[in-house]
Amino acid sequence: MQVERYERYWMWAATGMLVLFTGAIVATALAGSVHPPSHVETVDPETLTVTGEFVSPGVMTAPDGRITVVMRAEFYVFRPTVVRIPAGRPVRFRITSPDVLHGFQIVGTNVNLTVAPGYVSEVTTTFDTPGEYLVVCNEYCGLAHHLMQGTVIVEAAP
Ligand SMILES: [Cu+2]
Repeated sequence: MQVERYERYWMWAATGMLVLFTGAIVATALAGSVHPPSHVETVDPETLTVTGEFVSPGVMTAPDGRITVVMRAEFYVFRPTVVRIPAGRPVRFRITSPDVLHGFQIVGTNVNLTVAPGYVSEVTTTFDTPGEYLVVCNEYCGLAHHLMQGTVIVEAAP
């Protein structure tokens, strides 16, 4: 089969771009520690404010020292609004929504979850740098979406 010279050049150029762009996606995912979604756990959004772990959200420390932050993202607030956790220890965030789709992004970190009603979003992270971190909702959820924010205060270990 005879392929024209310029057609061959364009085929190689297209193949090169495919390799380049796929490589860019893989490289940025590795550099930014981006993980594909892997945690599927369901919860009834209609009863989660009445029964279960999401009734009283907050920071829980298990007898073995593991820290879990249970949160609700709902019309236009994160509960609890302010979370205090220690630096240098793994912290597991478990968060869900009783109403619509919300986002949970801790600015300046790689924590960025989609919070969908009916599902529990979970991430475990360790804060090495003490300080105050802004939490924002990054999924448009309604008229006061821009007011929906919270704070994670990371305290230095004593
Ligand atoms: Cu929002």
